[in-house]
Amino acid sequence: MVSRVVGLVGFVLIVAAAGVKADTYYVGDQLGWRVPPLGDIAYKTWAAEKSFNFGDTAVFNWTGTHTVAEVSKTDYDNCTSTSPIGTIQTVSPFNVTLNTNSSRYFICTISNHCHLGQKVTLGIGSASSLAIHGLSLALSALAFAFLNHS
Ligand SMILES: *[C@@H]1O[C@H](CO)[C@@H](O)[C@H](O)[C@H]1NC(C)=O
Ligand SMILES: *[C@@H]1O[C@H](CO)[C@@H](O)[C@H](O)[C@H]1NC(C)=O
Ligand SMILES: *[C@@H]1O[C@H](CO)[C@@H](O)[C@H](O)[C@H]1NC(C)=O
Ligand SMILES: *[C@@H]1O[C@H](CO)[C@@H](O)[C@H](O)[C@H]1NC(C)=O
Ligand SMILES: [Cu+2]
Repeated sequence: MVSRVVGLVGFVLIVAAAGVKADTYYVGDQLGWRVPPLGDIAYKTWAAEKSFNFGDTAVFNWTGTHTVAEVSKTDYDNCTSTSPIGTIQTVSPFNVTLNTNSSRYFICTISNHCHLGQKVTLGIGSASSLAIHGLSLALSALAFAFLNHS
């Protein structure tokens, strides 16, 4: 009986911890937010290696003269900064909370930086990665329940 209660409490704690856990990602990692040396591949690769979850934060961190503007996909593709979504950010660091399920598009509006590859797409994890997340959560809860069963 006591072990069942312990198991249940463990389950609830695991679920609660997973629910509130939000990660922080620095855009580009060590590269920071700058004109990348080899075009947009650097930020494409960086974003592809990450699995963002709903509620995570992306930090744009830079020195020198850069900005962060959120734009539509069309404007992102064309590096058009005349119709930003919200304010163009000029102060580093700038934090973005990933609180929508759709992809979001960010560019630097200085000179030709965007054309040189200073642009990044932030999309939260695909349905399959969410499913894997849920599965691993269920398995760890199950393991916890077994450990506390005897
Ligand atoms: C933010 O950028 C500054 C200037 O490039 C750098 O010194 C600092 O280490 C960066 N912070 C992180 C956490 O990457
Ligand atoms: C694409 O960008 C060029 C300048 O870089 C601009 O003249 C043109 O109007 C833009 N096209 C669209 C559809 O925004
Ligand atoms: C942005 O996030 C970083 C890392 O969590 C934090 O150090 C910084 O204070 C945040 N900046 C703002 C303006 O919230
Ligand atoms: C995002 O997607 C999740 C899972 O499909 C859903 O539970 C949540 O309500 C969605 N949030 C928003 C703001 O659309
Ligand atoms: Cu720039």
